[in-house]
Amino acid sequence: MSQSLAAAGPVAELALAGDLTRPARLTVPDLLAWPQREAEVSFDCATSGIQHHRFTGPLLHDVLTAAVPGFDPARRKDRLRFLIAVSGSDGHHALLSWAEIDPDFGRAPVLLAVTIDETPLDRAGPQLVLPQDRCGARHISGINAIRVDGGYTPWA
Ligand SMILES: Nc1nc2c(c(=O)[nH]1)N[C@H]1C(S)=C(S)[C@@H](COP(=O)(O)O)O[C@H]1N2
Ligand SMILES: [Mo]
Repeated sequence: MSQSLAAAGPVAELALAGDLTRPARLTVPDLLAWPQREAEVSFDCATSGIQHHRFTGPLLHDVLTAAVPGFDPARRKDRLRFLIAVSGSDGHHALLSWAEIDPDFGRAPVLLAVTIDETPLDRAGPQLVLPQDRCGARHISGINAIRVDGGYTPWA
């Protein structure tokens, strides 16, 4: 490990957990194993106004599919009960539906960014990027956990 990496502390880890056949702990460098996308986004923040950033990283859908969610991939309807909870290390979190990012349904090109404005996020942890969002609030930075949950039942 280089002097600068050691001085800046450990590399952040992201836990993929929940209804997954292959749960995993991934670092930002691990996320380079998937095809990389890029997104130029502008979003509005209630407190700091309009922000512009360029992000790169894999699709959230690709990373979660590799962890093998517990639905029947051949039955599209079986995916509709799945939720994705994304949490930052400061406790900021948001829920997405699986269908929102599924290529057969909402097709949102949501990224797990590994760089912001050409700067690697190795120590900060990955950032959620939702190019379709007008508001910045779901662009969760420093992601340390993503939980996939297929157990949602409306009347329970
Ligand atoms: N971990 C974490 N991510 C977060 C937040 C937060 O409080 N914690 N705030 C969100 C909000 S409200 C906005 S507008 C953007 C701010 O992005 P910026 O820092 O580039 O302005 O980050 C989002 N991501
Ligand atoms: Mo914000």
